[in-house]
Amino acid sequence: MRLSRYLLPILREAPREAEIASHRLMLRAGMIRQQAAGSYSWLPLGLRVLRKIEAVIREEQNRAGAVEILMPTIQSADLWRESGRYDAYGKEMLRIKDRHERDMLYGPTNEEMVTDIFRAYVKSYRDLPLNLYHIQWKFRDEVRPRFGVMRSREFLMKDAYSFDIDKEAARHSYNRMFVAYLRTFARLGLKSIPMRAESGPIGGDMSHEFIVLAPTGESEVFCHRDYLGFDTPAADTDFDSADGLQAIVDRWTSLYAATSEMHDEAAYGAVAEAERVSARGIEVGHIFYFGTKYSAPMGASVTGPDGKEHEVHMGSYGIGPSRLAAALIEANHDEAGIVWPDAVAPFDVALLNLRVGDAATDAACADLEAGLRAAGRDVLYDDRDERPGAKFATADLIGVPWQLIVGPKSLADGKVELKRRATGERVLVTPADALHRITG
Ligand code: P5A
Repeated sequence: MRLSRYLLPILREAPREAEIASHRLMLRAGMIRQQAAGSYSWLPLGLRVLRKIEAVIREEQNRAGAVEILMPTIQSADLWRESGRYDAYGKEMLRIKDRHERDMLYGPTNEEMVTDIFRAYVKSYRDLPLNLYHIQWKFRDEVRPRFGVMRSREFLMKDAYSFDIDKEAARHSYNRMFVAYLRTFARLGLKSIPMRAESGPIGGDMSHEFIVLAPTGESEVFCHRDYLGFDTPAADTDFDSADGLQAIVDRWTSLYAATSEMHDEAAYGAVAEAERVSARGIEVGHIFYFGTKYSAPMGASVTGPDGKEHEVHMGSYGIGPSRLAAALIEANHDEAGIVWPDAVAPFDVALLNLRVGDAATDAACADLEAGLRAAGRDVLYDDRDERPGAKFATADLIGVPWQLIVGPKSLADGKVELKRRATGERVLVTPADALHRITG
């Protein structure tokens, strides 16, 4: 990708309205643009990051046995009347009327709609367990949208919904998502801690929030320090083994961890003082088991092995990919800008031509770009007629993991400069060696 033909609206000054680093940096790096309160366009650089986050989430959902679908954003109020949530949901729900004066709404979540899909097609216990998910925009008319995409009104959610014959089977489905979430956040380079949480308008009596500790987080949380050292479940975890998954979940819930709503001073007080962590955190995921809350009023049942009808036991499982983009920046930045982890970086390499129009640097850059692309790397080629200082600042701000710097002086000695954004380490190497180090 040539920067001269890209849309990368860098801001020199930190925008005043942005209170936290991720919001400031997303605006400064031209990732997002505010369109209304709590509503953002994703510009090219931001969209690349969002897509990378989605890809990791999707891989782990699929690994855990969930099946992808796509449901609409606009829903009919009638479905929500069936569950009783149309009246219960309150002002966070954006209510709309169509031209026939029918009540519609912009979905804040999809429990009702997915239950409708389920009841239309699934009739037998033989078709269970089933877990359907989608990655779709949601709207919640938040009282206080803030911190950019961290708490916005329109936001992206991965929401999965599980269906099982009974509570025991539903527990296995819950555990699958629990483990998939641990893996997802770890692959994104984040240490997440599952914490006992309130279930709010989604409902049910078992619920965990996945929290990433961060001083700017909106949630007040309390947990045992040992969680910070726990290992992530391996990629070859057997998701079909109910006992195996239960053992992982038991370990990850064995110590104290709760959000402020569920905080139990006495239980926390029993943790040795040196082991207590009282901190702020970002809720990046939230999972729920709510039994037959939706299946009973909406008539979602299957014929069991006993020949009788059984209302299915359900759970739902959410991750906020757009919030994660911000959370990742909170965890990965310095004074100069963003420092993307490899897994979600918008590009793998920023190629900086320090003298555009010079035949030798132009040719060397063209060769390097071709070589990197052939090796499957995404390259942002800074071919603008700009001062080197501006190019360095842009590359540091947008936080691409590798910077490959091609200037006439070094090139005359057959060398280019390779910089690793995360460490600041720079080496002068031949172009071939640079390619080898990046792709090796
Ligand atoms: C679970 C999936 C639910 O809605 N129904 C379907 C359940 N859960 S939740 O906790 O309310 O939301 C799931 C995740 O979505 C992200 N999120 C947000 N992201 C940005 N801005 C918001 N206003 C916002 N609200 C929720 C969070 O990551 C949350 O864990």
